[in-house]
Amino acid sequence: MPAEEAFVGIGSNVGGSIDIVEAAIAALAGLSRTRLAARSSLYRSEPLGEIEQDDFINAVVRLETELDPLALLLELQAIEHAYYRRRDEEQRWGPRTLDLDIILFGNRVQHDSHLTLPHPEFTRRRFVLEPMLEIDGDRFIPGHGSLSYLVEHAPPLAMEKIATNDD
Ligand code: A4P
Ligand code: MG
Repeated sequence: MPAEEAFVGIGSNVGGSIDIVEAAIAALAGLSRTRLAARSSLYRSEPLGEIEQDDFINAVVRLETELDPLALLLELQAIEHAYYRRRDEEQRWGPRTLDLDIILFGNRVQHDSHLTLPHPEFTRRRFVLEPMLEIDGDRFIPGHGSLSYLVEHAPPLAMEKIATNDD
């Protein structure tokens, strides 16, 4: 299979989140048949959703991968598991040690019981859109518009860059 581009969103708000997100990026860089093409800075963001919880550390990476989307999802779940994420003990939208979501996989559109592509919430998530804009410039996303348009129209969310790529 020729390599395709995949954007992965990373989030953590339990444990040493900065270290966990950095370790997740290193794990993604080490996946077989996959290259880490770009990574964003780390961002601290207020929690989105109704649940009261700590701030999140978020980042986005761009991968070039020969894995298919489902194989990549399984790899992401294995990395989550390595950081002791326990799905059964978590509330949806609640605190988590590590959450890895496939945001885009090439231009694929998919909706089945395993995977929804693009990620169904990404246009409303400033903690995904701003890191994407940082690493990728103003790309056009079929069916959605330009990244800068999406950033402009996403609901407000308090967030700040906490470290740069080259620190
Ligand atoms: N799944 C379907 N599509 C995808 C996809 N594109 N990428 C399925 C990844 N997984 C996908 O995932 C449940 C199932 O979704 C998986 O088994 C997979 O087959 P999950 O990660 O266990 O579900 P979840 O994380 O509990 O729910 P959800 O809706 O993914 O929660 P989110 O969206 O991850 O929200 N606020 C800030 N500031 N920053 C955050 O990172 N994160 C959340 C969690 C809430 N608020 C936040 C943040
Ligand atoms: Mg998730």
